[in-house]
Amino acid sequence: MGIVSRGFTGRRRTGAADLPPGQYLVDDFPVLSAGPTPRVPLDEWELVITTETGERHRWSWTDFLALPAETPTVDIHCVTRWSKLGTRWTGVSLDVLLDEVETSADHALAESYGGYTTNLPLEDLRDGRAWVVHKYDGDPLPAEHGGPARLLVPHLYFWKSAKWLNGIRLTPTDESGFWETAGYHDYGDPWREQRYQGD
Ligand SMILES: Nc1nc2c(c(=O)[nH]1)N[C@H]1C(S)=C(S)[C@@H](COP(=O)(O)O)O[C@H]1N2
Ligand SMILES: [Mo]
Repeated sequence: MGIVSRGFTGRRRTGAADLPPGQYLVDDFPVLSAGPTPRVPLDEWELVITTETGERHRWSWTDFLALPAETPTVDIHCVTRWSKLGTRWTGVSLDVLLDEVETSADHALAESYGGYTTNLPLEDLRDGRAWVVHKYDGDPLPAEHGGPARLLVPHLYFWKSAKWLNGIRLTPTDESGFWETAGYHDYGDPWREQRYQGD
């Protein structure tokens, strides 16, 4: 995996109540991408939720921007042990997107431009816990951090927050994504230190 980062220069303050076990704090914002950064023109960008029956719900960039946005401030935790507290994003709650979707699927597979995938239980995308975000700290989301838009699921390790999100496939059975197939934990709860299979 190609790791590009400015280094882990943040202060260490382990043991803080808001820091999951085995994590340390950073002040900068490392970039972790398993491949090259896709460049997706906004007039070609689309977000598609596909249900288990093959029904497709599609939003163009204009459609997406017309949806009600929220500005969550959340802590993020990477499985490579850095955590960043109080990150501020702008985007659309998955509750809003899924509101239009009829499904009885239990699982979701996030699919990115460039081919990255990651799986999550569908219920973890509900109840105000997940967003498709297009701004970071008030500015358009930089491409290296997943722009035009990425998934943000801060209660799970950050590999679940797929950058360059293109679609979400709802499936009746659990299908492993990119890192999950490579041995990362299927669920990835940082508070239970679910880094790898068997944790
Ligand atoms: N499409 C895509 N999404 C991805 C990744 C990736 O390689 N490709 N890396 C994941 C991992 S391991 C982490 S820690 C975060 C990193 O996000 P950042 O580069 O904005 O810090 O994105 C996640 N989402
Ligand atoms: Mo990561």
